[in-house]
Amino acid sequence: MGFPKDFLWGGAMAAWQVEGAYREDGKGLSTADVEARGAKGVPRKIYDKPVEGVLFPSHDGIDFYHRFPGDVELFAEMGFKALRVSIAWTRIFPNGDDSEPNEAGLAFYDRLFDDLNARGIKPVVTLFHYDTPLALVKKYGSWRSREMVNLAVRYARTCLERYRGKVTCWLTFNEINGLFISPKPWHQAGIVYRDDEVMNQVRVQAAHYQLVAAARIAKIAHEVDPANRVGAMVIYHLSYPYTCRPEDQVKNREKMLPQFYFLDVQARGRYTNLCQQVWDRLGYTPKMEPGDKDDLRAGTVDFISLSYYFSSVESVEPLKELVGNVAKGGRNPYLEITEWDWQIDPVGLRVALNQLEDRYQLPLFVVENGMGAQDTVETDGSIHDSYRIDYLRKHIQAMHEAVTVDHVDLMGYLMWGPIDLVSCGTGEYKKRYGFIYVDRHDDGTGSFERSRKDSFYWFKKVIATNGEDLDDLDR
Ligand code: BGP
Repeated sequence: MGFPKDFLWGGAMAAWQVEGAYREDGKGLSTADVEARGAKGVPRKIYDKPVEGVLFPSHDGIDFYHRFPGDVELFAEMGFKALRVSIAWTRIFPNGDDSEPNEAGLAFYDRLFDDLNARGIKPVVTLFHYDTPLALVKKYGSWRSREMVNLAVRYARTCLERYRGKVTCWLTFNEINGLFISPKPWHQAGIVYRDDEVMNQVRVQAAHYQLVAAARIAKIAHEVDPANRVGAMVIYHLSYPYTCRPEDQVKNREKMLPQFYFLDVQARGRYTNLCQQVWDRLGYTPKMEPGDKDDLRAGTVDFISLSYYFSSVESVEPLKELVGNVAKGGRNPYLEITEWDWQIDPVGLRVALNQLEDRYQLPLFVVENGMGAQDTVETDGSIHDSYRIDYLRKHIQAMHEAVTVDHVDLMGYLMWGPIDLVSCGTGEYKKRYGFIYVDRHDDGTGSFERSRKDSFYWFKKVIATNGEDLDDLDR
């Protein structure tokens, strides 16, 4: 009794957070390329074009574009069964709506997927991970416009056809529900609300367009290759009622609605009563076109994937608030917090998996979980990241219980940021997640050289024992 034999152990990352080479081989600018570095408590400033003298961390990433063969070799050394990467839309269609795809961009991902497959690492591929073509933001106002649906579907079809046989596990929109959670969904949808528009109206409509696009893409994926499996992907922001006061329970339930709004549609193929409740609260119902309902029905997902980092609490009384990179919530006195104020709640992962299992009875896949922390490189080059090992161990234990005690159907665990990368929320390098250290710093210095942290050897053992041996290494 343990994790399934074919459990997918590995890591997850996104194109713009690792690739760099932001103008190479014909790549166009994306929303990620004009977002400057921030810091904890300092929001990332958005520009309308790259500006000299401002640091845009996506421009260099960790130079994965050039160094991926070495990185894949390190992932293989750890025994990875899967690696989640994303395709940058702007490498394939630099402006989002070009008449022909960019062959050099397509060829890059051919090389990457071939390399992964050759090493027995299954590519898990996200089509939209926070990098909308900037040209579409300027031309159409991004996901405010219905034009985006056809363009996104065309880009997805190009990828599905090109990588047929090389990729069979697909995710459409990363953390799609972030659109309802974020006060400024630049990452999720290329939108910063204008003063002359009603936020709720824009987000409900944009969400509808993304849901229709996601459904049409899922249908095409199944037609292009019956072996394809398509997943929904949400940020699972678990929230507990702060007290046993019934009103706290009601308020907390309301807070959790965005977790299920998108999943209901993607799993059931229709807007449910819960969605109607959300529309009532937001005061807006999406405008639909004939055919939309059929599209939603025909494009349901095969599994549900989630990112899980932290939990928070909700109450009718004012709370001390904490901020994550997308979601906000109240402080829980029972939990410790990271340097970036994310509450560490491994048990919450078990709770989350059970909530999803209870509601959908679909296979689940943890495709992001990890801990951002500052690491110290010792004089001999070693990095003793026991805090990271501790965080991961406790989350893997919680998953183990979800699988063995609660019988949750879990496909795999992809740790976020197996190699240090650019932080999404702050744009910093110093918020490190990796098993592999990258010599790159926030002032733009560093050689990009890679080195193994203690957690590298630990995770290798975890994979080798299929998650049974989580003890510290005797070193
Ligand atoms: C998720 C995003 C990722 C990733 C992760 C960690 O919301 O899907 O892109 O970055 O969060 O967040 P951060 O980088 O802000 O620490």
